[in-house]
Amino acid sequence: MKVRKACLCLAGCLFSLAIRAERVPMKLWYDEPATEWMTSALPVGNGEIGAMFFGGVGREQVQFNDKTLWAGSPTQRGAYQNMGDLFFDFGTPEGYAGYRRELSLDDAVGRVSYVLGGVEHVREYFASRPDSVIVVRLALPSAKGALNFTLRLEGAHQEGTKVVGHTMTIGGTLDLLSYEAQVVLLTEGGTVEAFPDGLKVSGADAATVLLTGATNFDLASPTYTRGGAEEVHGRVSARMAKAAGKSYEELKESHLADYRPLFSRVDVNFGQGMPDYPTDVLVREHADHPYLDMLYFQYGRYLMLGSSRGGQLPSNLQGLWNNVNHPAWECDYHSNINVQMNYWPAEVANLSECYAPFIEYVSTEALKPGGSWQRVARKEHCRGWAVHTQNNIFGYTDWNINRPANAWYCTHLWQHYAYTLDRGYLRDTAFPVMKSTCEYWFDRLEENADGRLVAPDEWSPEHGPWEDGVAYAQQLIYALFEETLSAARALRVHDGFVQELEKKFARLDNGLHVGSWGQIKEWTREEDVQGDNHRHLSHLMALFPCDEISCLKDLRYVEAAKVSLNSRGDGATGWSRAWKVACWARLWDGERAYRLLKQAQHLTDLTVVSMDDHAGGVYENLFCAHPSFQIDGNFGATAGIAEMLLQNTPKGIYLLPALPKAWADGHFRGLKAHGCFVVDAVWAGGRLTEVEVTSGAGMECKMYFPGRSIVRVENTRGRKVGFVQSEDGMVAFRTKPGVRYRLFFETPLNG
Ligand code: FUC
Repeated sequence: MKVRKACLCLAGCLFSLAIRAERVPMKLWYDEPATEWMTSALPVGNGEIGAMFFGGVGREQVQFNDKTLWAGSPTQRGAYQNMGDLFFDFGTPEGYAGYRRELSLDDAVGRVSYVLGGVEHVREYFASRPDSVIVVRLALPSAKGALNFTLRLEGAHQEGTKVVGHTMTIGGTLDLLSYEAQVVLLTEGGTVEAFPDGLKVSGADAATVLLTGATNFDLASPTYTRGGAEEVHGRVSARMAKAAGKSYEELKESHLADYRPLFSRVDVNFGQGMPDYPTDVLVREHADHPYLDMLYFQYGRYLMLGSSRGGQLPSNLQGLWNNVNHPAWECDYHSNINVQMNYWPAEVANLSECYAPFIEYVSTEALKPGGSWQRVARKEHCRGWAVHTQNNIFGYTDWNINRPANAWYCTHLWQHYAYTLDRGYLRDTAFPVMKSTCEYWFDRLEENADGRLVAPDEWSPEHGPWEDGVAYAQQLIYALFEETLSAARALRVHDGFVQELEKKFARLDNGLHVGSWGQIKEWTREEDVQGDNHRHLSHLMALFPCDEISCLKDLRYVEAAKVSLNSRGDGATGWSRAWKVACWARLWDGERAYRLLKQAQHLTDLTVVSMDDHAGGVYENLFCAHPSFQIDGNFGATAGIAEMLLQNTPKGIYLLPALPKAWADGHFRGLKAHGCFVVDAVWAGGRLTEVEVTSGAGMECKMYFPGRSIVRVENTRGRKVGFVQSEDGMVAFRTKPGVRYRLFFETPLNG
């Protein structure tokens, strides 16, 4: 007994050490300037505006975007637009040395440094949310008065640049929107000369360049605009005046104070430090180094913070980074996987705030009286709302109608509640949309020959026939009805609507049917073709992102899901591979999930659109390649990695459900689970050694440790907490909001 106590005490001490181990720096870095926007330039973003920097020595290019800058209108598809470029000309470089270009994910700061003519040159780049500006800093720390360059601002729509004093402006009107971007140059020492389309800096010690842009887009307005060019000009100028009144250090400080607390909430470590070779070499030659997985996971979080804070719009097909005016698929909002996948990691990766633009977009559009989403439903004589597959920011929706997307969007609204337990949000925002979506399906569902309710004339994106009751629609409507009932219970609503929902839910076909070769049937009448390797896994909604197929529920469906996944094969475009990672993680097959992750990280430089199953992967800058660049695959991979580490199951929070051998030793801190719990865990040799849980809402905490016994639960004051454990490994204990708990295993060390 004494021995065991000592052992546990040791475990307790080690626990604190291991779980609070130093963070490994998260950096992408290179020893050459970027050569191409899509494959090697590096992104910064504040959630609304963003930029890509190249780090050139003779000439620097900083391309920039505003998430709301779209051509098109409520009646025209249009496309997401490039806003413009900043060009810095330094003269021709000769014999530069010691070049390094990096992007720190920990700080959201880019940095370029090199030595030229014996002088060290340093640049920094960041996108500040508190000050709404992109900042580029140029300095020669050891050589006063030696900074010389010309700066030009070039709009992407041939606007012509206005130069007044140290300010450059572009602006104009697209089909509907007015926009403006401003650049302000602040120098320390030296002189500044204006010429028709730029500014010339001579003999300065350092320079800070501020860049910002805005449009008059307004999601909530019936016209999708608010004010005109004058209002935009006023807003951009006020922003600039405020930022220009601050020193570079002040701007950076407020940026770090805003960004660091969000990013540092989560640490994932697979037992390795940062290797000493550049990121392109890491991907090309050392793809099995666990640092790549740590970095790729965190890159998804970085990109989410960069593209999904404010702006009334979710991140689009490229987040918000786009350097052309005719991007692939208009860089739009695709409703049949892409915009949804962008949000898969938001909650588990502890960036709940980043959900806000997606929630605002869906709830505003769905409930806009007479809005285009409601008109789609009315055309079909239904209440509620529906969308087609392709969507611009003005409610314009076209290409194949994708009715079940309304249910899919609602599963996201529900997930936000399941993680946060924010009842006010559930009552005022999520539930009204969920209810209206249910009403759409009340009006649309029909009875089939077996007396079950099915959705008529449905599809499986983007292939096969249109039939009644296909798996994609049924599984999503099933999730919608089930989650809306849970929402009604949480809100204690039991009115006529809920009674009707209960009745309809009881008669609803759940979309799970095992076919002739053991697969989950994708269609009702059409035979599934064995070996059909289509990239969409729409008949496996119930496996991931929904959860009706679970290793802790009916195993017939688990086996059938495996058959279906094997039939689809492991090849796929960027996002599709990420989906397969998450699916195999749900099936608790860590090695298969890992194998797919490695395939998803295959280095490519193909920048044109390809649907080839083997053309996808990542670029040097770790942007996911569909190809071309599509950010959903980045977010999907982050969610897939999280799914390998933590799952919400019917028996509670399950840690390391799909841990591959390659990550045998490691820890994570800060992943979130349903019930508003934040979880930290340490493992060695593939076995959990330490677990800590922080309760956000004071719910009972349920965890699942198959094959392991918990001997003690303590709060961080060292007080014992009562718990129960059932034979199958379920543990439950009561919690208080804000309190942290430690769980001790029977065999704490190398057990
Ligand atoms: C869906 C996918 C394509 C592509 C496009 C943007 O339609 O089927 O592969 O990702 O979205």
